[in-house]
Amino acid sequence: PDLFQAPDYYLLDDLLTEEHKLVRDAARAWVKREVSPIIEDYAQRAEFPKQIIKGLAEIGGFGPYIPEEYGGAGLDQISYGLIMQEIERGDSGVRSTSSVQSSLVMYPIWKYGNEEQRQKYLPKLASGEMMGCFGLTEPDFGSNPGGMVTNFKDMGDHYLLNGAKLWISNAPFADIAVVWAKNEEGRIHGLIVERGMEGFSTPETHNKWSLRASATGELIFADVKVPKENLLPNKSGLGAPLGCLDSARYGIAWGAIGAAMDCYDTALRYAKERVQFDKPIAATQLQQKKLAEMITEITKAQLLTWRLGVLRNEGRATTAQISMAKRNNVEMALNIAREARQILGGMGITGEYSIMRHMMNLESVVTYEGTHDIHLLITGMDITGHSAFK
Ligand code: TGC
Ligand code: FAD
Repeated sequence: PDLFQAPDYYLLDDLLTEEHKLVRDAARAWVKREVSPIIEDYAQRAEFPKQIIKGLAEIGGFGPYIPEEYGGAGLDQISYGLIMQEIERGDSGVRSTSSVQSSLVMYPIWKYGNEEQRQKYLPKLASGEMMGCFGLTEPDFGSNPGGMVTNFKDMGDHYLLNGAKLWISNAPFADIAVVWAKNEEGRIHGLIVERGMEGFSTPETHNKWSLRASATGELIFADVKVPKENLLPNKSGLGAPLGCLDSARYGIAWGAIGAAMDCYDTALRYAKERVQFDKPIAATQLQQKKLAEMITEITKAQLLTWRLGVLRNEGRATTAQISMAKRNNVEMALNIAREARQILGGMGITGEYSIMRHMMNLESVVTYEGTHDIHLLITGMDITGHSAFK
């Protein structure tokens, strides 16, 4: 009875298969049991709860759509989305760990790596025995990753890597990093850098007010000798890292719905129980307006992601369609978190409830994987044919 009341105002469960529902319900039950009870404490202490890695792997949180022959869960895109939704219902930082491992580390190794690299890394990444991070952003190149200055030189029997990456999720504890760097001709390639390589360090970024339960850090490369077999051979150019972002951004579009659902559910319950002026605040028009608008926005976002999932299953979803969903759903979740926080009054600012943590987390989610502005400009470019970036 105290199970989360998943809002499904338009009976969207009818659009899901039995497998989708099984996968989602297993993820939901695990988050409720293993994440929700501990996550506030870890966020307060600014620590990633490493003990959940095994469970994340078991619910398909690492490589949900990677084929089973490589240790992945072999699921479709809607199951992938539903897993992200349920994880982010718990915490955006935990979903970040899952997104990075799945779409930014396993995906490029699967798509751009050779068979040897796939066999070497994917099963261990799927089981959580090995953790990865993704280094694209640099101190001077965030929204414009094509300008990156991290570079590698061909030294005959190895590559020599120099440069630095900033804001890298999972960096402080990752065993490997998929790093994007330019060769001597200025062409971007992906390299797998392993912890322990001389000249490679991963200092942690402290004092974040957002994604506190996720570890963020730098990647510093000072004359790192990278074996030649660690270069991802099957795709180069900016399109290679951007292709990974398509997959991660799609997952975030679903994930944001989970955070929004948790805020809505918490606010609805509170509004029904909290009595002021001799009646539940849920009986006031002002609070009903907030709650009614929340469920409307959640329902619209659910429809957007479900349709996008169908298009991705058919291989037809475009980058611009993904941008629209990421941008819309994260802003939707952030607005709901802010409104829900107010419904709880003073209680809303405490760690007794999840809303303030979701709100602060979403401030990162609205910025990473392409900022709110960048996604608008991607839509603008798509519909007008003019790039506002150049
Ligand atoms: P542009 O000229 O548009 O494109 C360069 C080349 O890439 C191709 N391309 C794509 N290929 C595959 N998939 C996509 N989605 C692609 N988008 C573009 C494009 O066709 C072109 O190919 P070619 O052969 O002609 O060279 O590039 P631009 O420099 O104008 O930049 C476009 C822009 C601004 C949209 C892009 O740079 C961008 O998306 N910027 C935002 C950066 C970003 O999102 N960074 C995220 C870092 S990772 C992260 O935040 C992880 S958070 C942790 C978590 O997920 O939880
Ligand atoms: P900037 O690009 O400097 O943007 C600053 C402001 O300018 C923004 O509002 C932006 O929208 C605006 N702006 C930029 N260009 C334009 C333009 N052409 N027109 C109008 N406005 C513009 N990166 C990784 O590679 N790997 C990770 O794992 C990772 N994890 C992250 C985790 C966290 C907690 C955070 C906060 C970030 C993470 N990032 C990661 C980095 C993230 O992708 C970047 O922060 C993001 O792409 C924005 O880059 P920036 O911070 O340099 O901002």
